[in-house]
Amino acid sequence: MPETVFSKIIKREIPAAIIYEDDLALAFRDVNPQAPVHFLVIPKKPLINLADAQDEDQALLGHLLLVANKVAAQEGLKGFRLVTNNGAEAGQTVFHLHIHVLGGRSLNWPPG
Ligand code: D5M
Repeated sequence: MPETVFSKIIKREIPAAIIYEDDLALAFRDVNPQAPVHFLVIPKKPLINLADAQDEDQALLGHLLLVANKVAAQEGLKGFRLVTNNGAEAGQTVFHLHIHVLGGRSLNWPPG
């Protein structure tokens, strides 16, 4: 998998507002926030997107959801939304798996 801005953030080659880190995952604020609170949860493992994940990634994917929940609580969010854009057609622009976590305002449904 080629380098992305997110693999560079993992390696601390470019700066980011990191708000959580453990052995498997990183969470940092989105540079282009779409809500008062908008952060991204990413695996350190280089997966392109959800479609790139395999059965062996089951625990990792579950971990990412629990990290999203933990950091949302840390950020004081009660209601929040998770989004993962899978592929260019879905709006994915950075090809390293990431979960958007959005909150801090009323969110409309359906999303665009
Ligand atoms: O979302 C990719 C998201 O990544 C988009 O909301 C901007 C964000 N982004 C891009 N570069 C950075 C850096 N350097 N720091 C923080 N956030 C960043 P997608 O689902 O692929 O459209």
